[in-house]
Amino acid sequence: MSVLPEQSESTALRFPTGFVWGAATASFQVEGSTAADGRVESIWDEFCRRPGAVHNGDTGEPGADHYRRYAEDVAMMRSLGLGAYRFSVAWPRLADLGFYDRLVDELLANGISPWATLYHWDLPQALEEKGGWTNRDTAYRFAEYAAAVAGKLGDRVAGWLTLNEPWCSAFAGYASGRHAPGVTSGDAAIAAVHHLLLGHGLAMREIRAVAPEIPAGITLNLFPVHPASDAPADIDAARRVDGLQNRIFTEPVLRGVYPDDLLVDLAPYGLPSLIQDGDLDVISAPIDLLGVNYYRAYLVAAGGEPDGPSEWVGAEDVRFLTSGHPRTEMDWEVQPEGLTELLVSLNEQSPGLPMYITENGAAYPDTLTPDGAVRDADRIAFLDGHLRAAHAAIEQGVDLRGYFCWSLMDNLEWAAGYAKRFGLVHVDFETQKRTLKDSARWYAGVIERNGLPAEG
Ligand code: IFM
Repeated sequence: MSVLPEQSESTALRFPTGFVWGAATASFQVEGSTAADGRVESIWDEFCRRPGAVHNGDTGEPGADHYRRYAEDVAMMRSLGLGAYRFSVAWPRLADLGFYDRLVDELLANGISPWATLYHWDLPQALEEKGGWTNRDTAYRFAEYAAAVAGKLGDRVAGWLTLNEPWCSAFAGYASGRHAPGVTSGDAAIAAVHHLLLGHGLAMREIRAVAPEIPAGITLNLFPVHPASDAPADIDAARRVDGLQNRIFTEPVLRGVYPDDLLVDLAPYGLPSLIQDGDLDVISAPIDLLGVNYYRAYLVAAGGEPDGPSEWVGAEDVRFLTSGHPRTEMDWEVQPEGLTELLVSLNEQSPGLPMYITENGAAYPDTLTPDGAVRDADRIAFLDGHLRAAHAAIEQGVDLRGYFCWSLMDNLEWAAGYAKRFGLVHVDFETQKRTLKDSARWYAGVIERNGLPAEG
């Protein structure tokens, strides 16, 4: 049965032929089955047990029970016409990767391209006990794990991503501690940045060795950053936030250097002394694509007081201002124009770099109507605005090759628990019933026409 809404409108904005239309999830957020088939503990299992760490005491159980319901989920993806599914492999499942084997085969049998992320935050707890990402050795363990996964899934995968949003792993995990492993140390966060990047570079080598012809890269969560005024202190605040959020990752990966200003700012946190000979060559090994996760932009000013441990190492005094846009349920401002700005700017920095939007989406307080529908007009407007912004970037010469909506279905929104729903598909976490939201049907229409209807 068709899930498509009636299409009376003509297509006004067409995307390039072959544009990849996908949706994304991540292992710990959707799989459940945290004790199945020899899976070991991750830092998130441990973090979820800490009183007050995760909203409502939520945990990786039941997730969206994707580990057991993957075939049903793949059928649902097919009904939406998805061309690609971005999932992440759980490092704690290294002893038995059979689930991913089955998932990849199921996707391929249904004509959906599998896109695999190697690390979406679920570090084995045993490695955390040896220092986690603050320990250089973790980068080498990550490379071994990458080799094992690449060996198993090899060239059945259509795209490889090493890390998802290393900013979150490093700064939310080790500086503010609002994510696992819940450490609050600027030194630890900066060590984690360097070792995550090293792990990325080492993993790229392993992927290349097994599947040299499959496109591979890294996914970063990037934000346009603007100063609130022309005052030098505000301009400097923007420079520091842009450095910590964006340039600390893009410059080593794309150019093989840490920016000079960051080497100075972060010297008190040990950055220069972490870098060993050859590291930046490993980190800057050519990537085939950059995965861009975009949710919003930042407007910043100097002169704030940190309230609790800050993610902004060495920039704790920065204030984040609102620019008056509507907000999602995460309290994030809706700023589609920032996506065009970001993609165009990345293309200026690295002309011709192939890019994919590997995440974009929004949480809204969805409810099921008595007749079993989810009328999520806000999410449709969000996605429509961001796809128009992506299209505008393509028109300005950006080699944007695909878009993965975050998320395929409702899931565990990390420290916010199950309360924040990002899915195109509603999940009843008691019964695990899936219900296509209006946005899912709308997105199926976009995919079918490879474009958007005329505005308004
Ligand atoms: O749910 C997360 C995802 O795991 C990483 N990127 C942002 C999403 C929304 O917060």
